[in-house]
Amino acid sequence: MKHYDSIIIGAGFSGIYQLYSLREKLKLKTLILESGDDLGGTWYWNRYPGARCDSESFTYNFTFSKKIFENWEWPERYSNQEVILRYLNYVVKNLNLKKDMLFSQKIISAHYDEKNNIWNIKTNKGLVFSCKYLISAVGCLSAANIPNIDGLKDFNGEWYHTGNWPHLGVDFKNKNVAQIGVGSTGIQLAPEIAKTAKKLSIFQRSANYSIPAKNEIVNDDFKRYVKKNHEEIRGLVKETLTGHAFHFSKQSAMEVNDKERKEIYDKAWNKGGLGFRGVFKDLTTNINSNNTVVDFIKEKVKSIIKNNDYAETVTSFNHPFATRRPTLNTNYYETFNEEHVELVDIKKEPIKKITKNGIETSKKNYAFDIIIFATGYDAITGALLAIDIVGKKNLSLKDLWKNGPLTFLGLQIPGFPNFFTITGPGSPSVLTNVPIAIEQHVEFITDCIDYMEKNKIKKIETNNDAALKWRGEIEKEVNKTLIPESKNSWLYGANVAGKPNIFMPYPGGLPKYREICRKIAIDNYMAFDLSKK
Ligand code: NA7
Repeated sequence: MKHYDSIIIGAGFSGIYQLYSLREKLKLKTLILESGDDLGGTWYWNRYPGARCDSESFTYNFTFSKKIFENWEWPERYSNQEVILRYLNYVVKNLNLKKDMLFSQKIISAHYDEKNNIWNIKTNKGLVFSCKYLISAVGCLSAANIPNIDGLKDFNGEWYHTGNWPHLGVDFKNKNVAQIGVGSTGIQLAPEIAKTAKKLSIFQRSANYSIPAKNEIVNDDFKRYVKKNHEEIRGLVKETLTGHAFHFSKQSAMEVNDKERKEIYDKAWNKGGLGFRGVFKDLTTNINSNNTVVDFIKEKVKSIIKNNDYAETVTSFNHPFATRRPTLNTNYYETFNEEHVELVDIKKEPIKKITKNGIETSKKNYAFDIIIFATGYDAITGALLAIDIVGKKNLSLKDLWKNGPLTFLGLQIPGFPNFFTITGPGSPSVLTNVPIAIEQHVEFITDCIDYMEKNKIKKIETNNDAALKWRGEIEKEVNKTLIPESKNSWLYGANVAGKPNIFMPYPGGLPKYREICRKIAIDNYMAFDLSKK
């Protein structure tokens, strides 16, 4: 068995920065164990056509190193999967991190040995390791959610989940293709499949809002601006609510007249991007304000989609705007105007089963060569719970979280000493521009471990009281918003059968969260239980 000071699970954005921080700043002997054959995490697996980040490129990166920031150029306003993966490889190469990464090693168990205060880890290839600090960098959206639809194993064609896309790609030419799901992924994917497929049938369960991305090539002026303004950009993404490069307006949608409001929405729609939801301060807190944006989006979408039935189905929204994670699109709505694209409303004709030849709904049999599941993830907790993690007194994480995740700050779990979770449940994570949330977590964890090492503290852990109080804090924050109007979303775990329905991320915004963490650090981490034994 090999012993390390720290072991990190996963080689995506989080794992990369955490490895660098522990190895270079604290000189800890650190290893990443990664289940993929190479680094990249979510951006290693998500290779489906059209896979692109919805955060603007110049903000969807690390900001901790001026040199790394300035020596990279993003070619497009939003980066596609291939470019982001290239970027992560660039960072890893520059920091010489690959030598401390072990690939194709899926961790199957991590057990805490109370007597020796170490974590014992086993991988699917039979390797065993131990470490003092165990750090989860598994990501929030990495455990694929393949719906349990009868008959899938009998299907004679090919089927894929978007989060686990074949590296050699999928050929849609002359194929009849079904796409199930119209979340961020499905909305990006459909226009791409439609380019080559003989026929594309899009199965929609819930109508989803989508704003034009307005992707474009980044011009030289903007590239120069980014290179020259590292500090300013780093400062900006640290102070905005969601870690993006825009502030929310201070004005309510109710404070302006109909004409002014429409002009504001039109301008933001034409500009494109996630900033759309920030044009008024109260779109996610005031239902009257929200209704105005819903009406605007409906009108826009209906002006694009020519088939009236499709237009009605695509805009049959059952939740207020932005109470689920907002999506961006490039020609998604336009895709429905193509002859060979059809929309299947599975609220009206539910899927009964998958047959040898395709999909049977309550109305008819559809024949397909390929079925694509764009059905999302067992988000936020799925990847962690897939590992057999056992803490003090033989407590398994599965048992502790059977009624929903319980953490303090989304950083630690009661009963699991020296175990940290980057962007864990209970932290801002998926409600933000994630690399910015990751940097904050990694820096907090690094400073905390530094403090422990310098002060000869052997153990840090949280307790049930702190975690329950934090859960209350999350509830308090989410109840200030309209988000509870959409309890059937993956933010509540509703997309996975049997998963507890509880809001998982912290919705109070990054600045507030950052401040809570900062005060805890200044207070020498007294909000945790520290032990010198
Ligand atoms: P999402 O946002 O979870 O979307 C999944 C889609 O799949 C959504 O339309 C779901 O409908 C649909 N779905 C899920 N299960 C089923 C079943 N059983 N039958 C029919 N339709 C189903 O996942 P994405 O991958 O698009 O995006 C996740 C995040 O990853 C996103 O925020 C990006 O940042 C990247 P529903 O709405 O639940 O009715």
